[in-house]
Amino acid sequence: MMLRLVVCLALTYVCAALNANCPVHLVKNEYLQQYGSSCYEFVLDQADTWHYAQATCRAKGGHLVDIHTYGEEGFIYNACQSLGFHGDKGVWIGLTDEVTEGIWEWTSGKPVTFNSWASGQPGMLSGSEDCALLQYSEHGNWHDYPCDGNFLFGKESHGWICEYEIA
Ligand SMILES: [Ca+2]
Ligand SMILES: [Ca+2]
Repeated sequence: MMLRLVVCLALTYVCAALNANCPVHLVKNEYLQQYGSSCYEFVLDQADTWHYAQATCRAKGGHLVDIHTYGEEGFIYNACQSLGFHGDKGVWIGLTDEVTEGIWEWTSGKPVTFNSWASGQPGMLSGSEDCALLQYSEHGNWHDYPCDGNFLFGKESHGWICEYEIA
């Protein structure tokens, strides 16, 4: 009984510490975690197109995650792993070359100072693949895919990560 109480208190503390400074309108659970001066919402239980994912992040005052350091990349991959991400799954990130083919930009507007493309990516079909997916099977490295899918690929549906700056 005592042990259970201690474990619960410890878990409550960990959960609170993970996201205590995150925007108040976001649901506080283990899928919301703080790293540096940002909060990350891991949407791993839904799957949709890149544009849908970006729109839902925007609607809540954030953007699809942008990644600027090995530290941030590692945090994201480890968090996904601890949340049960596995196998051939991927998550949309906020990197796109939809505006100008070959020019990859973060939707947050921040400069691209770091990349983690998987070997051979962005790929051969780069004209039709304009949105980046962080892939578990590639140790968190990135692939480009059609943002919404088309007749050849079907609908591209994946989970995603929203990022919110802490004021
Ligand atoms: Ca970021
Ligand atoms: Ca492209």
